[in-house]
Amino acid sequence: MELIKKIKTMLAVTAFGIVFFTASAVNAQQEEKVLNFYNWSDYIAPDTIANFEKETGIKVNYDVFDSSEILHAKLMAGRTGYDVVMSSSGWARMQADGGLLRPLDKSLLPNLKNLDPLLQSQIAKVDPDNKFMVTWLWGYITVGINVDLVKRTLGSTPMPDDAWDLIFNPSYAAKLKSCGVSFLDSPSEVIPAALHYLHLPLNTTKQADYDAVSTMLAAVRPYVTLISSTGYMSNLEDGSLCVSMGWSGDLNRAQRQATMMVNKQNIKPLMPKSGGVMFFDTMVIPKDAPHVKNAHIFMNYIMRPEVHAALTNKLLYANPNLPGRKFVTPSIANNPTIFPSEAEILAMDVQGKVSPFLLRMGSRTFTKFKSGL
Ligand code: N2P
Repeated sequence: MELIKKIKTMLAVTAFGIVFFTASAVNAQQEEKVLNFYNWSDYIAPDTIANFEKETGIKVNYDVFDSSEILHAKLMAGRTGYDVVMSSSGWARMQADGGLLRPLDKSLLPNLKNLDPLLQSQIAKVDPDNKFMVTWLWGYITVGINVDLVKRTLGSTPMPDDAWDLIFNPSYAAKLKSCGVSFLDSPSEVIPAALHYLHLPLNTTKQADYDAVSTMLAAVRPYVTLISSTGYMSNLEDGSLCVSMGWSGDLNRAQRQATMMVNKQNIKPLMPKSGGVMFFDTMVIPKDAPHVKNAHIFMNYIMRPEVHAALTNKLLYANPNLPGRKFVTPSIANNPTIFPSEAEILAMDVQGKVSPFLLRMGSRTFTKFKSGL
């Protein structure tokens, strides 16, 4: 009886194997005209997908997330159904090491030639040979302010030498609480910025360093009025926030949008003297992506000079596309908070490889900060 059951199971497994094999062989030749794309929220131009669909006939299912932690949890669980996901380079490294990603087929990506060799060599430090990642946009974590509100609220206190002091130094944060102080809402944004401020290495594994971060964050926690990765832009624009930790492009967008409001607010993204915390957001293909060919067609489309430039023009983050530079609106290409100078780039810390250990330390420290305990 047991034996018959076993044989039956074996037959079923083999049958499933044959069906599966046939299905994927067909897929390789003629892929269904679908692409499932998982991106950061507020991180695409209005016509990026529409133009791609019109040209290729590939229907894009678009889905968004607000933190690297959410994306990572999905990839770990597997079978996401996504073909392209947007992973910051340090996370993508850990995901590639964990076998969660599929190497690129560069023969399907001729437009890789458009990417700045200097930036490609920077990325190659986490992705040797640029095997898994194609850069979408890059930017840095920094501080943005409502110039008039901050000036009025600080009164006779002068602006600090280093912009990070506005949110990490309790003597400034305590004053600014009355006009609103906000932080990003994830360990992987707040902890690296805090380590950077304390001049500690972003990849530290020392408990004492995390204790120092905890102590510093606890001192400013009473003055933080908002912890959100999505709400700060509109709150800066309508004047309900005067200082915010945020991503360079989002802060620049808040500035642009604020000038269009009836009640104009003067928003300014700052470049901290000690540097921002730089990130590269890269398109990667999950190991079990169902539409691998379409994923490559999409990535190659993004690397067209006009398409990459349109992302920058809308989102105000830098792109790595050299021939695309001439399609970037001059005031954007010349804005040093969008395309920082070499010296400013060199002053920045770069988010390096993430590891399960760093995640655990970061998440513990952040939870403590967020709950205010
Ligand atoms: C835009 C998301 C920025 C991505 N809202 C930060 N890595």
